[in-house]
Amino acid sequence: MSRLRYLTAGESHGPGLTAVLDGCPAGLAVDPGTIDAELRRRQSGYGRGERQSIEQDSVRVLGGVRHGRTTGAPVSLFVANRDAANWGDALAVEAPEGQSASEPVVVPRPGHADLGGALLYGLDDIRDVIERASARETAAKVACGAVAKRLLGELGCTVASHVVAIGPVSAATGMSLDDVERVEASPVRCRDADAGRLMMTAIDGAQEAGDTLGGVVEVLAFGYPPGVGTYVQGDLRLRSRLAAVVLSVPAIVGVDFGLGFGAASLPGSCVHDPITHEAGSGYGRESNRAGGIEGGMSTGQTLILKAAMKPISTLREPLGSVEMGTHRPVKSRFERSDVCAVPAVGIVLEAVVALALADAALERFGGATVAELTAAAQAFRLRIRER
Ligand code: EPS
Repeated sequence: MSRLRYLTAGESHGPGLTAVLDGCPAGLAVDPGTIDAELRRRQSGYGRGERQSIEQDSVRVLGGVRHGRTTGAPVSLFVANRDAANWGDALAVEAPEGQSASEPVVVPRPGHADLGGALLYGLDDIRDVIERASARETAAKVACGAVAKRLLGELGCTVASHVVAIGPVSAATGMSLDDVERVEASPVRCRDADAGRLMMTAIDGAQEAGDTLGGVVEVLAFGYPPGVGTYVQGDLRLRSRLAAVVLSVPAIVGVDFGLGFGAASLPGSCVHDPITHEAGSGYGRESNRAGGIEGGMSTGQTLILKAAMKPISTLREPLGSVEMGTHRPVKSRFERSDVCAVPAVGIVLEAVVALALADAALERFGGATVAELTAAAQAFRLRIRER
């Protein structure tokens, strides 16, 4: 069972988003300002919609933290929706007196959860689906992820990401911690300034055409301890845990590790990483084509994965749909949306990856306190050095 688990609740235009992060060891320094900085990163990026100019996401920590440190109790987080004030009683908890003032939504948008959700829950108003399936929920993921990042920091691990493709424009993969500042300064979070400019031009083109664009983000974890995950059961492999959380992010359609899909067309001699050993630092690899995981276990090298995001499903020039109830063919609806959310999804991916890595490390090394966790991880590093 997961050691570090979380649940989120809340709608896009309701009062706000709630998250409960359970299993965080005691003694972790948590400051709302650090969480807010991650929330701000998620809100930024070229190609986002008007909603981000309404919100200024900020967390309220409602439990589990006292005098700046986690207590071991569940961490309770709340991010208010400023936009709720503009939605009147459309999301009211109370049943309306008489006819509801808000028109029911009856035209499902292709590619969204709209149709499946309405059929699954027997809804006459697709609004219920739109509200919870909205990518607004990822703000809660990012808030929890900010705490997980702090915990990984205690283990000497930093999670970072950069955009390596938007629509038809791609940039080189690979980054180091020295690149972080450059990536953060780019409106599309791309390390390569020329490719970044082309990506922005592509987003402008999609906007003019009433269309949307997807892309690819690379996520890296530097300094993650070796020996986390195992080959003994498939669901305990570190890759299977990471793949599951990456695919839990809305609009993510694919994930690969290290050389990834590229490995399928190469001979084994060009895929695997020769093993080395040096007195002092211990075992290593000549290269890192595996992306830091072999046999379902972390090797101690940088963890590298890529995630592909499909273009946002809401189109200003809508595709065909069918009105529910009448079955009349109609053009789909436009609901305020982003043209491209690839830069923002990198922040969400960092969060879910950090949560999965912190969870797997806690499961492996244990610890009711941060000090116990870090001591066990360090002891393992020392133990394997001279083996
Ligand atoms: C988003 C909030 C949403 C959308 C977008 C991302 O807010 P609103 O619906 O009020 O404009 O802007 O969500 C989607 C594109 C989607 O499909 O749900 C956010 O905070 O990330």
